[in-house]
Amino acid sequence: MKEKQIELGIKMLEQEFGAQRVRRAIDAVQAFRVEVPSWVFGNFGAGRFGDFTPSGIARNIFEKLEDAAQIHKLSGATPRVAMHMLWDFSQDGRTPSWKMVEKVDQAAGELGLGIGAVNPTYFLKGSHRNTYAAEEKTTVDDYVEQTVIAAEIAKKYADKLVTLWFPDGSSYPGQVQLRQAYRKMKEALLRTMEKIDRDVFVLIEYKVFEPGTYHTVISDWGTSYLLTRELGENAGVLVDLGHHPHATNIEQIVTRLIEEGVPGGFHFNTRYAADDDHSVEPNPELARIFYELVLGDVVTNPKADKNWAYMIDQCSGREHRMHAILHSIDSLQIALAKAMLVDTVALTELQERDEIILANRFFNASLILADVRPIVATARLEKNLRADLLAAYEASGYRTKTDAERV
Ligand code: AFD
Ligand code: MN
Ligand code: MN
Repeated sequence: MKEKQIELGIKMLEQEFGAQRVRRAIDAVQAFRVEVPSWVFGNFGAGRFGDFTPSGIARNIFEKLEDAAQIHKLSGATPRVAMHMLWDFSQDGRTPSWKMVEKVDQAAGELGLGIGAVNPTYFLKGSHRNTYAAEEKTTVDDYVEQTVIAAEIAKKYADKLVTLWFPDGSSYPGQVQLRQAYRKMKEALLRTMEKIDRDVFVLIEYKVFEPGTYHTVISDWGTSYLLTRELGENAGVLVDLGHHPHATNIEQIVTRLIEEGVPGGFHFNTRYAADDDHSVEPNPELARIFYELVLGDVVTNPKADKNWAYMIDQCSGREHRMHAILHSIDSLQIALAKAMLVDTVALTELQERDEIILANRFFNASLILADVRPIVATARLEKNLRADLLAAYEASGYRTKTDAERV
């Protein structure tokens, strides 16, 4: 969008939605922060079709941090990088190393970044027969230990946030005892929580399938929620957009959690088939989710502890890594801007009068039909950033540099 188009676009939005609402949308976009995952910048295996790596890909955690810094420089929205414990804090990919933690922390600091959520890596040795729900006590103990160390790292070096995703489950009926698997998971989680400091926050991610195709131990938000109730006040539910059965109404889940006062977090991505981990796209579902987050006051709340934790969880395949992540940030900001435009008072009036279609059309006028790119562009221009993130990246010279260096 050219500057003239942006100006004109803002004028049109002001006429339809009111100048105040447009201003608040710009402010919200400026205030919104989201974590980027370290793993998006590297080479992520895509099985037997994965023999392709885009140029300029980061080869180690330090190059990943450089990429993250470049993303933050362009977007101003991503000062924190989520880490995968035994990929990023280990020399051999099997054991945690405090020396690595220190080096990574220092490198991040020098680049103006911080370590965000710490993700223990549960898909390592022994995990083909589950982790927290495993038969073998040594496997459970090893993974509990890893989580405890993750919590220590999160406390000492990061934002005191640990996000847990367990691959536990089964692929055939009869393979494992369903009740026992859940009980074991709960016991090991309780044991973990006893060992970690109360001011470290733990988000529990659920997923309907994979690697288990018949069942997963933490399959849905209800299971996560039940567990968090047992675990205490420093536990919450992590919603990953790729982890539900098709056609699940995710905004409804969001409202349940908010209404019950359950602290939450998001892993943003886009899925078509299943857990595709694609870049975030600015689709209507995302805008509706943001509407509920805005209404629930858990996004861009000036009281930081009221906000949910927002992270991008994507693993790109053939697409250019930096494009992929910038596209996600752009999409999230678009969704937030749309959510901010909804006149909730007018909507409530229509709801009270039971104007079914009129309410729906009114809602969609903001969430689907409004072109909010001028809002997002203005938010950036006011912060001395370029209006178009991907164009700014292409013009930055960073691509040429990394393409040449990283061979
Ligand atoms: C897996 C899960 C997931 C989770 C990630 C964490 O699908 O979304 O957040 O691992 O390590 O890929
Ligand atoms: Mn996830
Ligand atoms: Mn996933």
